[in-house]
Amino acid sequence: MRFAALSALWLAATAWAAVERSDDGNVRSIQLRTHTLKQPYLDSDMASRWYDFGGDTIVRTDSYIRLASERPSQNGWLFSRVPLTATNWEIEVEFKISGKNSLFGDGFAMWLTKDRGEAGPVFGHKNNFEGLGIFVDTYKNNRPGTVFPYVMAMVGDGKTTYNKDNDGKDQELAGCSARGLRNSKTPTKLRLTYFQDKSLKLELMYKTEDEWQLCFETNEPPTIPSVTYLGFSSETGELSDNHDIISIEAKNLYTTGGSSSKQPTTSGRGNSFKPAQGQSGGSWTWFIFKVILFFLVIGGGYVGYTAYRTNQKRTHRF
Ligand SMILES: [Ca+2]
Repeated sequence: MRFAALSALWLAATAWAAVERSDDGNVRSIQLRTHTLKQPYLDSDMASRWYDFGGDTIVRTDSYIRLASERPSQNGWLFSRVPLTATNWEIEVEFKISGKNSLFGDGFAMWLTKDRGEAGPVFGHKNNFEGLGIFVDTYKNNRPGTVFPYVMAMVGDGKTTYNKDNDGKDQELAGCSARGLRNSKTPTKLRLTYFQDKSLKLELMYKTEDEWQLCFETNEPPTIPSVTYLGFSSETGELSDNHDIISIEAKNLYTTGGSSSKQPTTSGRGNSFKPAQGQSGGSWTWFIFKVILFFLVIGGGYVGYTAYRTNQKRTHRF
């Protein structure tokens, strides 16, 4: 089975190509293919290998995945099939909320939750969820003094209930107003970056193309369950709008240390804080990681080839 060795080498080569360096030299990223979704979204079997959808979700392979349309009482979802297991990650989503109505709603949610594909009243997903929800809320139910659309994060522990009547004000972790996000002439995107025990940051793009606005950043990020699915959902009631996901790009982030990396002191939350690894000699950590990966791949290919030879000898014998 020379093929096994060759395919292992090919995998290694593509893994290499997917590694990116960031500007500050301390954070590197690898694309998570399992959580990335782009046009045409579906393969030849009219299904997606990595994502599943349901409810009123419509897939237009050349344009978008529409979670809820400009019609009353729509409810749709899109969820990853496999959990997101990366410790640190970045998820960038291009979306579009649009419509002709002067009164519209309700918005959509992005999820990192234990549950997947369960319809319910929180932007189309179940209430009392466990994990993190990011809500892009376009309809102000009752939150005086706040400009809508309003984008907010909520952390659910499985018991806390999202209160739609005041747009989740009491359950809010952090958020921001995003006037002009709906029916924007430029592409609209969100980018959520999570470093376990270190930071959670949400950025938005809706005013000018390629210009990110910081929505919030916290150095006390929530604990996200170890098994979480990445998902999206949307719901319309009497008022409606089109809620589209255009693309999802997920990356695994690695901190490799370096001079400009901040080293926060021990947090007050017990032993949960893990400092960034390898502050001195960060490039060494990265080098050693690559060497180990290289030998693992070569070793894997060799083992596969030896097994094949042994198997062939046996086959010949009989
Ligand atoms: Ca609302």
